[in-house]
Amino acid sequence: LFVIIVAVVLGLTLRQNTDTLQQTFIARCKEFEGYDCEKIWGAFEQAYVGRDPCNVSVEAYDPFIAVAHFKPACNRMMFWSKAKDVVHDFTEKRDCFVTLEDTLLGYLLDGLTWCGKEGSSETFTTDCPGWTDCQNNTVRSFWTRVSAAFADAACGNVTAMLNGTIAIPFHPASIFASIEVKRFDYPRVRSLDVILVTQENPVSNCTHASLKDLQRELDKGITYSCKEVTEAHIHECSSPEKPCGGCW
Ligand code: N1C
Repeated sequence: LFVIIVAVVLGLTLRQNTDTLQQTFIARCKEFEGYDCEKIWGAFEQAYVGRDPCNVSVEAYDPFIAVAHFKPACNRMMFWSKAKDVVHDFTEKRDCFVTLEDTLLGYLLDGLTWCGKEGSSETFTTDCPGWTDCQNNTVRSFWTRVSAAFADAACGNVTAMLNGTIAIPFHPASIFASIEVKRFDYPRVRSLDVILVTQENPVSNCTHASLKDLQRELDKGITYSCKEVTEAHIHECSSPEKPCGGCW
């Protein structure tokens, strides 16, 4: 009897895992118009269900990308690295820029953890491998794939917020450096404006060696610029009354 009770409780817990993630996913999806959310869930789930969570390929999410297609917003696309909070604080309050998390692709799973398990049809939301525990983990492969799709759609003047309070603002292992920048093709992308977010006592500035690497890696023809802007100034710019242009 004890074994049966344990099995039932365990079964219910696992069920709840799948239900919780699925419910959040569907509820978030329904905030966007014109998508078949059940179909998108199905395409998403097939990427990792029943698989070793350290062995989910980036390509496993291709069917998800295919059904959750999104429209690029030329001249308004905002990329970032190690500056998530300041970027979203800024983009939430005003409609000037679009980050991946503002689109269906990025919004659905933002801040969530999930994985599958070999021999199981469940989705788990705890005890999943972390970002650096293994290369091909469920969550990292997802962000790699959707970031590639976002960068493939980038067009016109592109903006990126980088963190000027860390030693290496353009880190080669970041998704921004390793995936997104490599996919900016001229003339689809015409310019990249880097906003280096600093504090009163900046650690890095626009002359940082890693930003030289960034310029070197850019496709020939893409115009590059870099500006140091304090976080306090970005907060001032976040007011909805301010015009989109001319804040920095
Ligand atoms: O590795 P990063 O930064 O350079 O990745 C950021 C870069 C952005 O331009 C986004 O377009 O890649 C995209 N992206 C997300 O949109 C995103 N949302 C949430 C990448 N990662 C994202 N996350 C989570 O942030 C992800 O689960 C992982 O934990 C971080 C990576 O961000 P980073 O290292 O600051």
